[in-house]
Amino acid sequence: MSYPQETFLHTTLLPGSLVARRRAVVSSSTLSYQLDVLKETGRYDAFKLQWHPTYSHAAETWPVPKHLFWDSDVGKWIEGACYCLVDQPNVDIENAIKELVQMIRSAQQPDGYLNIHYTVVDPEKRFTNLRDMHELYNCGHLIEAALAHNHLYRNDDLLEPMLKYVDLLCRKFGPGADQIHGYPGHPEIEQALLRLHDRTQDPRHLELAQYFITERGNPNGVEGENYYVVEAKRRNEPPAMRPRAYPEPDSLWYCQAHKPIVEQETIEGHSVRAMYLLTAVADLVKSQNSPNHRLKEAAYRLWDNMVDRKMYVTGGIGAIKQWEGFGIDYFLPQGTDDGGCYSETCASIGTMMLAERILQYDLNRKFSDILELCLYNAVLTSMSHDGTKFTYVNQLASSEQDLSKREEWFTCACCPPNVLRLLGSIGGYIYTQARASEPSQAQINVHLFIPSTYQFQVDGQDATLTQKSNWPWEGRVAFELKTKSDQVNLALRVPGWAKSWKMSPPPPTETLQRGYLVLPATWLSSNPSFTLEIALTPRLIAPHPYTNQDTLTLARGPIVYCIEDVDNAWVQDHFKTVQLDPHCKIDEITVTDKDTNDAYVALKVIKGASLMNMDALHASPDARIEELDKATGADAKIIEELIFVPYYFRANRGGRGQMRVGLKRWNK
Ligand code: FUB
Ligand code: ZN
Repeated sequence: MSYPQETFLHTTLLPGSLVARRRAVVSSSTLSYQLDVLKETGRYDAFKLQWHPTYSHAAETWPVPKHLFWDSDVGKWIEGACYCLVDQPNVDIENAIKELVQMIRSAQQPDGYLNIHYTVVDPEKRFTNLRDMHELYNCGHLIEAALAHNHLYRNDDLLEPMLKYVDLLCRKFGPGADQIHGYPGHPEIEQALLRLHDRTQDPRHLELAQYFITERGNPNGVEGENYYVVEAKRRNEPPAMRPRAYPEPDSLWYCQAHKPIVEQETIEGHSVRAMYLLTAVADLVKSQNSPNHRLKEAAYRLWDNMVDRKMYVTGGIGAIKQWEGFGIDYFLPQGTDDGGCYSETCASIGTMMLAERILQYDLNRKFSDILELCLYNAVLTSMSHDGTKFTYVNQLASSEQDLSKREEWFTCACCPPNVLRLLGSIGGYIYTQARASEPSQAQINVHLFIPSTYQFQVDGQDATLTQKSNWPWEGRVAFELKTKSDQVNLALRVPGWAKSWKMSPPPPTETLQRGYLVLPATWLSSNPSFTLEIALTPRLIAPHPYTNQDTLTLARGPIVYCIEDVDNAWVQDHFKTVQLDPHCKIDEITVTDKDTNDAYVALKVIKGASLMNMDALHASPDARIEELDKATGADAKIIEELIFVPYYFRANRGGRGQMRVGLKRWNK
């Protein structure tokens, strides 16, 4: 199995592209900024296992104390740091990693146990609340940190204690009579164990991952009941007592434990948990010699259900704040005023991970189109230009309650270090190498157009594939394959949104196979340099009619656009009354951002939008159709010029935090 967390080492991003610049900011600023925050908030020293004032407030946020994810915050930071250090050495960061690793090692208990909360605050209660307490989730992130650390430093300083902890878990969890028949409330350790198994080849690591995945949701897990139901009884929790995220007791769908994964028909519950679980499912399917078809089908079914009915046009998922996750089919309001929108950053990072895993066994652009959509919109929007401010929730429209703005940090800080590790390893998402039947052959799949060079081996010889472009602003991508072999095939994704494309020289056949243009070795041998030109004309997109939102959104290539008060200063109502003509002319303008010097394409609509005249309507919930027609038609005020900027770009230039992605359709 190849993992983006490792294959990124074969990819060199060429400087200058949007993604390369975002990654450079992460290396030069985000890493040290987040290190300072880890120190200021107590997370950095927490593995010293001293009491911290925050621990005294545990009961206030029952069942999940505020500090419960500190192990994972540190783990994700170490992991991301190890990815960035590969090409940007930084002595201060390296020293911090060394110190953290020593602290983590010294926090390990004699039997291998390693967890801040239970060791300091509640030592008697280890593994008694898998549902809520994130013990195994934290362990998963520390394993991933250890793998990244081991890869960078080629030593076992962090891997050794994690292997010892995993030994303990292998003894504790499983189907045996003396073992715990439970699984993590928040999946993560499953993916970590599968990666660990790939490295160690220890069958126990695979077995434990498999156990956690397949035991989940077993209705007869313990004493004829679901494990979490029995576990809560053992904690003497009254049946009516429930975590705040649960709308009613035993809402086990919140953590995808209401039935076994192979029986789940629809994607439900907490969206990050769902994505991490499915990523592990896809990974397991890939790593099995004879894949479990029911698991494979479940991953496809839940993916389709999510993308077709529960995904925003930005690639965001999760409309419901209470459980940070999915609502009913087509319930996708843009913001708090409209009924809620969550779209957590980690959830879209999880979607990217899932798409990447599936692409390794199913080359189909329906996965890579979403991978790209999430990257350029729901994920990139979560970090400021300077890399020191973040969003957790990524709504598509602001409101007075929830302005479009970023924060320096969060009490529950899962998202900022997740962006760090994702961008640190982003090179690993651009290409995959299909397993060839012969070592003398290779097939390289190109999923993303990010200027870069990919190094690979064919027939024991080094080879490279380079792509150069000004993506996502210009659609011309120049490829160059350098190899001594005549056995290298390429498959290039042609995005589903592309209205037209052409290649020069023309390919032997223009047939797309599931959205990929396959270029055979025979053709490449005489055409190692070629260009693919994809039309990047602005387009209008609309949500599914069942969402009951008659709105239009501007997009260009993979970029989804929004409007902000910075460019449209007259706005008072978060653009609720702006209506956009579906036949409007959209002009492109190349702008250089004065803070970063980054050039980007903004869009301009002249006289193609108007403001509804709300004064013409009675202040009652109903309006007569004639009044409404007047308010939206004859009485509407034409907007001379409306400026749109990329959604990822929002909330970077000051302003009042008013923003909207989807605008009402102006039915003239
Ligand atoms: O529970 C750990 C992380 O915190 C989740 O992934 C986020 O949704 C937030 O709840
Ligand atoms: Zn998050």
